[in-house]
Amino acid sequence: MLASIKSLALLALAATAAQAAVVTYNWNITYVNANPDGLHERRVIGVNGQFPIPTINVTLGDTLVINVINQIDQPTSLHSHGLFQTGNAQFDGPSMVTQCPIPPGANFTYTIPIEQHGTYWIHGHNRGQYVDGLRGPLIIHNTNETYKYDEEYTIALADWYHTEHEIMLEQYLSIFNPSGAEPVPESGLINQKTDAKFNFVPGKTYRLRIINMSALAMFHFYIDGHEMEIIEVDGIDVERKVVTSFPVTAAQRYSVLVKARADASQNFILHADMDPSMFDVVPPELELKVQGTIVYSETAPLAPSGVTDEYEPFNDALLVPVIPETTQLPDQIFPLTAAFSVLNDYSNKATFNDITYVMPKVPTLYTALTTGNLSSNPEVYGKYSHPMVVKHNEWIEIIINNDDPGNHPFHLHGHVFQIVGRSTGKYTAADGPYPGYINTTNPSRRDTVLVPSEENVAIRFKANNPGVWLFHCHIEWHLQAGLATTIIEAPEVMPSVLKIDPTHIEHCKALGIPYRGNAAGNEGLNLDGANLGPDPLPGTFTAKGIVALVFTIISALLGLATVIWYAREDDALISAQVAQAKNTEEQH
Ligand SMILES: *[C@@H]1O[C@H](CO)[C@@H](O)[C@H](O)[C@H]1NC(C)=O
Ligand SMILES: *[C@@H]1O[C@H](CO)[C@@H](O)[C@H](O)[C@H]1NC(C)=O
Ligand SMILES: *[C@@H]1O[C@H](CO)[C@@H](O)[C@H](O)[C@H]1NC(C)=O
Ligand SMILES: *[C@@H]1O[C@H](CO)[C@@H](O)[C@H](O)[C@H]1NC(C)=O
Ligand SMILES: *[C@@H]1O[C@H](CO)[C@@H](O)[C@H](O)[C@H]1NC(C)=O
Ligand SMILES: *[C@@H]1O[C@H](CO)[C@@H](O)[C@H](O)[C@H]1NC(C)=O
Ligand SMILES: *[C@@H]1O[C@H](CO)[C@@H](O)[C@H](O)[C@H]1NC(C)=O
Ligand SMILES: [Cu+2]
Repeated sequence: MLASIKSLALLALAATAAQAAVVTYNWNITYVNANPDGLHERRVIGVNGQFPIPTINVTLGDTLVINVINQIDQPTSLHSHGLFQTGNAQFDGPSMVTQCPIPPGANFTYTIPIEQHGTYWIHGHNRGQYVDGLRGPLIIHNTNETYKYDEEYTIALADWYHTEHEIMLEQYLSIFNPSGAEPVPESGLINQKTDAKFNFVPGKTYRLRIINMSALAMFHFYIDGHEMEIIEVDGIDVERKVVTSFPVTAAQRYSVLVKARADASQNFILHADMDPSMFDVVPPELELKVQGTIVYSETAPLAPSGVTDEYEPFNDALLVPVIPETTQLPDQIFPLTAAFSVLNDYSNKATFNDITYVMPKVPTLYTALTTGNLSSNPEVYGKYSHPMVVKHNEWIEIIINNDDPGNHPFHLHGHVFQIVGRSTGKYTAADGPYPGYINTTNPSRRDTVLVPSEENVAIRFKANNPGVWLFHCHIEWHLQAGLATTIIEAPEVMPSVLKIDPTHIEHCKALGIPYRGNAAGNEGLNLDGANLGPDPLPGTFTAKGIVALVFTIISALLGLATVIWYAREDDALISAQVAQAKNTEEQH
């Protein structure tokens, strides 16, 4: 009797211990040569000499430890996308927001208590490094999953470029690209390859975790001959919703349950079509139909493909969270308007309310922790980090207007937010009450939301996670063009709940980055020497006029334009100017 009670207690202890495991990954960040699309071998950023990088697999309650050794010749950092990092903002990852990057040759340990479950990913957050391959799935199993399934597969979708991101970024942001045309990928990949296979056994139920790790591309996901039930959105379990296809924009995740067919007589194509609307021009050699195979039997024939361009209408705001959360009237509302324009440095940049994000001299988290009671004053963070200061436990609403012809997926670090509203056109505070509220009872929740062109979306969250959290477009090119703001959440309580690992400070010192004071590294509100961004040109210039002007000047100076991936609305104009410039050149 006694013995069995003892062993029960031991069992319980073992169970607790199992739930509280420390799961350690040793990651040497290294260059690797790889040819994932079979079209072009290139240098990529991998881990431990491998590409794709390892999948991280942990369970709710674990502590994830990633020992990083930076063995590439550029600083790096890692962001675990979608993780709350409660009280742990120092490990969120974005360079110059929550940390100085890890210098070449240095080590750093990310220690992350796992407080949620679902489908996430981890990626480099220093410049555009994830575009070069530093990105992989991060799967968190629930201790008791809401839905039952027999097996699971992770399906990571990604666009792939043949050129390293630094080269593309320089071209993208140069004055030679005044229309802001983004680099178009050379391929789309499933699990970083072009021939991904997933074995199905008749009668079993599979959970597919779909992650969009794109820099740019949006995919439409469907499987021939199978229905799907969406059960998870960005880590939030939702009521089952039967779909035949759904779109996944950069950084979003979905889990679907798929019931395998009753027999193994055929295999089926799994589709992740790249949406051409994201690209200004679709190069003829780009394969938009990205495919994998559901394999029932190695010898079975492939079922005829239901290739389609007609996708089911889809509204993620209608996905109902299983664990309901009501919303509350906001204490603060921040209307933001996203736009692209040629600024007064003559390059095409992205702005929120006419401000393009520029990194401060001091990581914003350190400014919040070292400026005393000035930390509640947005001025200390510098205008160009676009700070939005919110108080502890306030309800915050952000209304994002998309004033650009393209669609943009916006991501908030440190939270899931509620999607409380959506409408067309542009909303400003001067318009009176926001007209687009759709559901404030149990709104859908996620961490990345697509705002279509000329529409707006209202999101809400409770400021219950003291820290500094980036809010930005997850199209990597647009983040680098400045489409970001910084939420300074509960600065009044940060010093009592947040700590900074001394290794962070060593890294700042090694890289010559100041780690105290305001955005300029000074005391008080003296922002002399702060990093400044370009500003909008005087209003009398129209965008088209500027494009024409700039191109005329450039063409005259250089005789040719080096960078045109494709043009946006000013297409014909630019092409004509370039052609003319080239002709002139050839004649001389
Ligand atoms: C990482 O690099 C270090 C130093 O070069 C080496 O000692 C270690 O074995 C490497 N670890 C892995 C997992 O590759
Ligand atoms: C992930 O971890 C779970 C729980 O430890 C384990 O059952 C599963 O096999 C792991 N999956 C992979 C792909 O490693
Ligand atoms: C980084 O960690 C590795 C393995 O633990 C160790 O061999 C190396 O000396 C460390 N490098 C630095 C710069 O601390
Ligand atoms: C797991 O969850 C199900 C439904 O959510 C519940 O009925 C069951 O009691 C839970 N099991 C455990 C061990 O918590
Ligand atoms: C990934 O996101 C990008 C950007 O929104 C989008 O263009 C692309 O179609 C998405 N891919 C998938 C497979 O959903
Ligand atoms: C919307 O509101 C209703 C109640 O009016 C609720 O039942 C539903 O779950 C809510 N959420 C979504 C995402 O539709
Ligand atoms: C800020 O702190 C300083 C010194 O700690 C103090 O003198 C001052 O009154 C405080 N200001 C406010 C507005 O609390
Ligand atoms: Cu964008």
